[in-house]
Amino acid sequence: MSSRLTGDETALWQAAARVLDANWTGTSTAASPGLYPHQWSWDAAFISMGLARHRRDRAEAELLALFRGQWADGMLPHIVFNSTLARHAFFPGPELWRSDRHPAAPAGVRTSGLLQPPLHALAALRLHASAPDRDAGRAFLARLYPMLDAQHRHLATTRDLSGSGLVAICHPWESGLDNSPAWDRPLGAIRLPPSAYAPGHPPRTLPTGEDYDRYVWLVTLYRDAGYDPAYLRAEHPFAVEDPLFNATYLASARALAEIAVIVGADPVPHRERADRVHRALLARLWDRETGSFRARDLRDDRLLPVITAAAFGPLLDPELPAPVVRNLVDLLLSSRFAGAAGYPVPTCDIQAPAFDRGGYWRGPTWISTNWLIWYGSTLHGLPVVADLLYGATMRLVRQSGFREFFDPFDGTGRGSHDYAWSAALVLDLLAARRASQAA
Ligand code: 2M8
Repeated sequence: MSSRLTGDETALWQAAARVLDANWTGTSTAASPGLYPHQWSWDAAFISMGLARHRRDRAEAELLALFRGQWADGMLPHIVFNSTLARHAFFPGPELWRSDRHPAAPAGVRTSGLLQPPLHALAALRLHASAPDRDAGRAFLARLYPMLDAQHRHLATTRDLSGSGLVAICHPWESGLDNSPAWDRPLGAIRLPPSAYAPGHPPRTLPTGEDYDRYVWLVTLYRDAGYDPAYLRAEHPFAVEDPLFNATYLASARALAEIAVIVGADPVPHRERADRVHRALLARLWDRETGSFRARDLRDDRLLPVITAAAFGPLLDPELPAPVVRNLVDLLLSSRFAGAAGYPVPTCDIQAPAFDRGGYWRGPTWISTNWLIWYGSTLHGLPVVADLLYGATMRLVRQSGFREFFDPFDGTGRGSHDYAWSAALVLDLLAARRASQAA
């Protein structure tokens, strides 16, 4: 690695690269070797950005492996199962999703039937930006473009349930912030039939209990409706417009427009989609009163009460109006988020009753959300915020290693060890810092 990194940064670089090497399965990267042995969708996007700084060949392979799981209608599933692992390596495994019985699912690859934040076009463009060989980089984008285009068409045609341009998630897992307190109200409104209680619980610690039964019940409902978009629109009990999911959709739509130009395709549909999301985010999810973005429950057309780190997602929109950006920065630096945490950014408003410093996505700091806010702050020319996020993230991994998530007050590492996106995003941050120093 370059001499521009300090000794400490070089040690972090090497440690992060070792995690990615150890989690490499030969075709893709396990999210974490013990707990999450398969390939997850938004993990793969983050991981590819880190691999681009370490093993470029693997960065491209990572995204291509994920898209092997894409369905014929463009749906990019949130889990692509590793068929070489024992059947019970993870719950819920392929037997819950039954993708093999769906006509649109790919042959020979078992997948889930849900989505995750669509960060992939943004990741692909970032890979291109750091490609040493521009021609080879362009050839990769040309290969990926039709798959990314299909993914975005699928989102626009099946998930724009309100007709506003925003897309809806139909399960907490689709948000990526699984047990976020934002979902407590819509989840609590679901009536669970006695048959929905799982006979046994997964061999893991977080999250479990009745919430887990609700997660599995929601999957069962959607699966038994044949993963049909018409069912989602009319009947499915969980339908939410989330600011983070939509912000990643917007950022990727803008990236896809740039990719289209590079590969000689038409960028206009992607720009138009991004512009609609931009307008709808402000019209439907911006809450002037709290100066934050909040998720909208489409089943009662109300904003959900809890403010989470998803509120900062729209910083990924480079055209977010300056007063809105200022409001978000004020909120971020306030005692509700970074202002009262030694190791920011907590994933839930510290002052919310549901905040839980050790509760997975209910308060702890995660490297992925830190990276997204860091990236958004660079788009808006906010060096103080970017430096805060960079410094906090480095302190976390230096102190506690590449853990899954961290206590936002004292930085204690929690969840699994050798978590791939924690390592990958540290590589990306270190490389970006080096590039900006060189400029
Ligand atoms: C967690 O999600 C999975 C659900 O697919 C789980 O709890 O079983 C979340 O942290 C999610 O954001 C992440 O992509 C996944 C794998 O790292 O784990």
